[in-house]
Amino acid sequence: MGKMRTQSAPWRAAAVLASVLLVGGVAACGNSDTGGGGTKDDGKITMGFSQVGAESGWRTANTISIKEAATAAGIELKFDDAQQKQENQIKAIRNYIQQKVDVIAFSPVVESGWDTVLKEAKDAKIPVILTDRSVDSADKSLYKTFLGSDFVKEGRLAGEWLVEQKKTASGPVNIVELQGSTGAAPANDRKKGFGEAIAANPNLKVVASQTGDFTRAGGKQVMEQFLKANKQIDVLFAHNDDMGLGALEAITAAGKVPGKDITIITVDAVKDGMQALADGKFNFIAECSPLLGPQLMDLAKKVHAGEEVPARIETQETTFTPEQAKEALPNRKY
Ligand code: GYE
Repeated sequence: MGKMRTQSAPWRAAAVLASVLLVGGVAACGNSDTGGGGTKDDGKITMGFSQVGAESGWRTANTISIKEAATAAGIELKFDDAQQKQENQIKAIRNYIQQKVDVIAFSPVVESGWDTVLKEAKDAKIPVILTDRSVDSADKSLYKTFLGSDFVKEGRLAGEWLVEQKKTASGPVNIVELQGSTGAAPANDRKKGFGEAIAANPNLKVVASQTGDFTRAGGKQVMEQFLKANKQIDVLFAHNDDMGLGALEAITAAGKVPGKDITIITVDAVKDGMQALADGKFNFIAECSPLLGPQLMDLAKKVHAGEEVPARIETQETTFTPEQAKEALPNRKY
């Protein structure tokens, strides 16, 4: 008996120790899956979101979508507007890390320069979701997923439409391009997709290309310069509706008829852009949906629960002609 007791005591102690370690291990594991565990124990997910800014109608609709979806999903949202500055986004993300939020989501204003801060979030075991725009980091483990549009495709669709329109053109077709914010994924990618598509017809030439920063004011100002510097402008490709809308003012002021003297192609399809298209001032829009909120909240819940999510989730989009815009306008949500 005595012998048995001396044998079982250490065994029992080991068993207790093992179960403590096991429970501890599970708890620690759960903690890392839930991204550092947040600051409270009320079971509510806290998301820190860093928004690009308020530069366009698209952005306004995107912000509303995110705020509404967070409320509907019962997610506590900490929201910061970076006013189109990367340094402000990095500051906001560092604040969210310090506050131990459960999930960080952001729309990176430019593609490059995120590795350090993303590594800090990873070290703090806070999962990161990219939404709308992506980063060019080689290390894909720095974020869980990227939810957003295929911007190259949007540019390509715009270019392919133009190639079709101008297929009988016998002489040069002069195109001016209003680029989005310098270094932003949608600016880089839309330029690329459009350029690749119009290469199909050597008559189609981009004679001037400059950033209008995705704003109406920028679009107007740069279009004024384009009109001064270029005698013959046949086509404007604007990387978003807002710059196209700003350019309309410059075109009208120069005594030209938008949509007729100058063919105008834009991206986004926000209400004001769709109205311009329906009115014949724009000629074609490649859609880019800002309504990412519900999918983003769904992803936040999944990564918080430690579930696997696809590395890339692409937004479903279409294109619009004036007739299609007239049809779609009454039910347009943004
Ligand atoms: O097209 C533009 C906005 O990142 C897709 O940003 C977004 C772009 C959108 O300012 O209007």
